[in-house]
Amino acid sequence: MKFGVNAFIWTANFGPSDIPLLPLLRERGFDGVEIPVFRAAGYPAAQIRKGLEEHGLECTVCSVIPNGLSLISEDADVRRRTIAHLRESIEAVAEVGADLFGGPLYSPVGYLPGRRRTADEWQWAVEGWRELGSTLAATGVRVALEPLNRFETYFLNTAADGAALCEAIGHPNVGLLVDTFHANIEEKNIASAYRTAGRHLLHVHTCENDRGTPGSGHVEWDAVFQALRELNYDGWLTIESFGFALGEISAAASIWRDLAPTPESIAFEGVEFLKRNMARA
Ligand code: LER
Ligand code: MN
Repeated sequence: MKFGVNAFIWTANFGPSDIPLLPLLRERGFDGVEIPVFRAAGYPAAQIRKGLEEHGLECTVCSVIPNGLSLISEDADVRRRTIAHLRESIEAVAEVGADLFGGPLYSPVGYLPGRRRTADEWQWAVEGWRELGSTLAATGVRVALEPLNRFETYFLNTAADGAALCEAIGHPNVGLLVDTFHANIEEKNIASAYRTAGRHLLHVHTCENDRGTPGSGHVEWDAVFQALRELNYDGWLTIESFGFALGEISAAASIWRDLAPTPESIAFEGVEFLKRNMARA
């Protein structure tokens, strides 16, 4: 098991100038950091990779589909451009030295057309990720598709639907990211959601129900840790929270108040909680 934290706690877009943060993350017990790749063009992958290596940290990468693109658009040209965008993103993920690319990589966060998803949209997501399979195989990158809560997407809300999507895609490098924050809203039982994800589970976002410090709210952590042990899950437990006043990023995550004394206390107290309690499970 590896312990990670999303850089969104400190910065809206992790870059070379944020490398001085890394020794502190290592000192406080993290094995790695989750960083965003929003746009592959001009992404300083080599510089960031060097910084990570120098400080003995690994990384995972997250992203979202930019507004204007969508893998499930009815416009074939938009789908084609989204596949091209994701292909370049996967290549940037490999260049920065990561092998795990996670997020709601189907349609933009917050895109809610006011109806249920259609069979066509489902099929376009399947075809899109099948088409990207060759890039995943060539780079060794695994993609972890993330169900989000109903206020952020209509397309994929539960681990059961996520597992069905992975089955339909049928590529060994495509799996699921299950985030306790979203599961707390959508699932009857969070631990059961991890069991439902089962062999498709590639990545875990460990977030408290209010995006505050893991262990400070009502997520049933012991049951979650037990489920992960039963699955022999050996991937990342990554704390995902957000700075309280980071402009667009805080707004995208609907952070409208302080969730802890400081954003970084979510990381540092959270990782102590996760390590202590995961070890006991
Ligand atoms: C991304 O990992 C996530 O959980 C989303 O809620 C961010 O908008
Ligand atoms: Mn998440």
